[in-house]
Amino acid sequence: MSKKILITGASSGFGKAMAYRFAKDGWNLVITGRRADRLKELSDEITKSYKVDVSVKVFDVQNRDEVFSVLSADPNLNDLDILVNNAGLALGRDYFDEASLDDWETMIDTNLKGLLYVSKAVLPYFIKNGKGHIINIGSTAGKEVYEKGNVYCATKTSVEAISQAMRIDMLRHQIKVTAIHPGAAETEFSIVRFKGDEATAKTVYDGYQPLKAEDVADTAFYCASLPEHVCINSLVMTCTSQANSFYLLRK
Ligand code: NDP
Ligand code: 8X3
Repeated sequence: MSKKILITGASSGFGKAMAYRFAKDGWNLVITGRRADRLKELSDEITKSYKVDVSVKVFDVQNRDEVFSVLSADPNLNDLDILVNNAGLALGRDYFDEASLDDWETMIDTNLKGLLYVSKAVLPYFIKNGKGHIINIGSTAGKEVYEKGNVYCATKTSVEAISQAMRIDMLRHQIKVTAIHPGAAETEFSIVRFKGDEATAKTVYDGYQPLKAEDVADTAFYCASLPEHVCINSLVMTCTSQANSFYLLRK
């Protein structure tokens, strides 16, 4: 029987690449994000190429009521196998004393609180089934804090902490929890971070080959495809030119 995955932040970057990767192997999809037009387009493209069911859910992970009203008591989620908490963003790259409080709140509300809301809304399906798998997308930014990374790094450090906590507390339900921590990857991430300044965003990837969204999607697919008794707990991945948040070899 086909498996089913719910991916947050599927309208772009890692989430979109994951949608394609899992569909290629016959997984049914629940794709989510705020941009309905993009999700509809993705759903149409995927169903044209693959014989899978795609369901689109439009909501803002920051909005607690919206998350629970869209995700709770949905018969389509009764047989959900995997949740990927991928929706997230960085906003600004500023010294702590100069950074915007609004940017901080949006990052905390999205990367941390959004992940908590979606997980809490989806867990009842997994608990009822006595199995399930949550894959949380963290970052190398949560492994080493870098200058002007402050609150983004804090939210991604929290993704690892929450993943560890979930793994412990979900042990009794036999639910797997995996945290994947990618390094620099060229998606819309930096365009969002620099608020539409594409030229500055481009400089982030100057002089080296960053990860591609497909690399992260392949890794998530690998973690999702392991036998029932195997769980990757935490995985850090970077492009070959990057060792960690600090060491990046640019030509
Ligand atoms: P993109 O900007 O390409 O994609 C981000 C996705 O998150 C979009 O689909 C966006 O959808 C969704 N999203 C953002 N805010 C919300 C929200 N409030 N509610 C619902 N969906 C939201 O970036 P990436 O694919 O690169 O990023 C995906 C994840 O990976 C993020 O958590 C990011 O922090 C993390 N990451 C990225 C790295 C990189 O270098 N690119 C490296 C390490 C981690 P929409 O706007 O339609 O709502
Ligand atoms: C994204 C990677 O290094 O730009 O999480 O913060 S980095």
